[in-house]
Amino acid sequence: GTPENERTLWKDARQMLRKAEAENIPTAWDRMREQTPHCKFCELGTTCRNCVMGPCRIANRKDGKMRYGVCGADADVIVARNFGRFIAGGAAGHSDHGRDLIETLEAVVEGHAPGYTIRDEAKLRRIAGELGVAEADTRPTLDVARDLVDVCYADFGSRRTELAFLKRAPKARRELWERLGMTPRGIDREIAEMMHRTHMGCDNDPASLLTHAARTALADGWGGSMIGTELSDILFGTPMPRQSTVNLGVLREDAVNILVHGHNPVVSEMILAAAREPALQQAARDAGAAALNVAGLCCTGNELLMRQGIPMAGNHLMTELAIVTGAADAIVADYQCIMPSLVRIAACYHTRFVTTSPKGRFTGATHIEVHPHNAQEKCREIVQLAIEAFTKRDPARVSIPVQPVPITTGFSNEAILAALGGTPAPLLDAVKAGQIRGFVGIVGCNNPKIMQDSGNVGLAKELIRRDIMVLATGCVTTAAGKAGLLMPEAADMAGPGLSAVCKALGVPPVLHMGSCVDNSRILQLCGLLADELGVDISDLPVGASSPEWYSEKAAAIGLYAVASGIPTHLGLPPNILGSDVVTGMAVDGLNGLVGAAFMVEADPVKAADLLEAHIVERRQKLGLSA
Ligand code: SF4
Ligand code: WCC
Ligand code: FE2
Repeated sequence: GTPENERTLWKDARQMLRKAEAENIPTAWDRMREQTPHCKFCELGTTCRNCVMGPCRIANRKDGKMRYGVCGADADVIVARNFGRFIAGGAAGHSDHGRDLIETLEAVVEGHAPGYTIRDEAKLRRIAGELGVAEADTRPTLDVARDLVDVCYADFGSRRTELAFLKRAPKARRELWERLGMTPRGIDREIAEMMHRTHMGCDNDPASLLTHAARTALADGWGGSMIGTELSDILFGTPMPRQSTVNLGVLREDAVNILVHGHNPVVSEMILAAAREPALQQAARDAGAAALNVAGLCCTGNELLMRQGIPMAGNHLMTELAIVTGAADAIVADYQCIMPSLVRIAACYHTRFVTTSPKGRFTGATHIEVHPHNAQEKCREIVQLAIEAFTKRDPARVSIPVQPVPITTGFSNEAILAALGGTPAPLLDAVKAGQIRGFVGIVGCNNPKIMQDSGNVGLAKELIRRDIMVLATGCVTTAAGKAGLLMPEAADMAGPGLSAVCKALGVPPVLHMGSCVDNSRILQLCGLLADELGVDISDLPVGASSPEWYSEKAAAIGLYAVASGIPTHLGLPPNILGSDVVTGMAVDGLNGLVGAAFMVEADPVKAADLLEAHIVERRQKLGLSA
């Protein structure tokens, strides 16, 4: 097989890959090998299954056969339709997550959510005021919250002409969206309309389909994701800088290890609350454990890390390996990015794999459904289950590799502004002076097609060296953390300008801004900086990248970044290369429309060159030194 060293950058992963092999446990890397080479038609995006006159495949044959599907659709239409549905899937994931936060806040308002509360009342009032709730400063908290719930629900419907948070985008950008027909009106509406448009016999124009794909993605970034972020802050607290640790070494041999996996803090926050209850801590001690240890995987890990400083065990490709340590007593999952393989791997150990969402059922898992009204009770039950599992742990099979690496987290926009004395002006001064040449958000996943975290870490290091500050979210957090980039000391790895700014502020050159829905924080920051300078986001020296992306959600993020005016790098292409028209629009044509486009480049140094070139060009247009 592939040597572990080619599969991943990390020692903890390599050790666990060797253990998995010795124990005959296949992982995503093994299955990737079995699936390679992938279906060429699907890879190019030229397959269509949207009706049963098909499925159809489009081939570029010399004899001209198979140029069209049975209905007459050509490669361009089919690729654009497939890409549109791909984006709709991603936007649906983030936005339905956002909806769960509205439902939780509503349950709090109605008094049906024991254990949940409004932890950041000031933010509740501020956001409500921003979105036009009357007398948000003075009315009783729950009345304001009730009105905010209504405003957010309305964003999912069909009666708005634009989403409530869209006013955070610069005026010029909103006017551009309006001219292009990209203004998102309702979150569910855009997603449903994408499904409609891609039904046989509807939208058969690639440019029109891509425009709506952009609108759907914008409904995610400035809608569903932003609601998810802001309501999570209101319910669970706005993140402020704090310390934590990362890698598989955060698991403890002497403790009950509970891994939270998925995305929704509504579940993981309550698991943490239960694990902090004295009675359950006593139960853990009675079972022979020194403590209850909650650690995170993927984005719900990011949520707890940002707000509570809970350690992060790993990112996407570490999730299987976390079980292979033999020390995971329970994996508590909600939804998204949870590999179905985890059920089988957990069954090889004492690990309890617990699902909590009706939207995320896994055959063979222990399903304990968590809703706001019963979460407190159910999460206690789950912690109890983890304690029982701990008593069945086989110490001979436990192997916790490496020591945890320290990280700094919690850089919400509120925290960044507070560190700057309340205004973005000092940050912009550093940009104008060329100390910080620009910003790049590195976001997203792992993908076994790419050596794990080599792209994420390689690009981050390359950018900070060039005095470009990096904002990290999602699974890049773990990558950057393990590489030591989330500590103020990493300033020494940055160029002289960025290093000086970081040292003056005591912050790392890579700022952890949260989970994948928290990319909305980066959008908001871009809006703030653009307004402060009196320009559009497409004028800012900023970029985005997802070096190792895999998911529909990551594609939606990439597209809303581009549609917001942020040039975006991808480490591998989406399945669109079968259409020159769609590919041409993605990597070039969008420039003429929204002032940004995609770049695809596997090599992190070359990717840094591309992103830097955009930043230099924009700096020069702003009259700043390169
Ligand atoms: Fe084939 Fe057209 Fe049906 Fe797609 S919609 S499966 S291209 S006939
Ligand atoms: Ni967000 Fe990507 Fe991780 Fe899943 S958790 S794997 S979409 S970055
Ligand atoms: Fe196929």
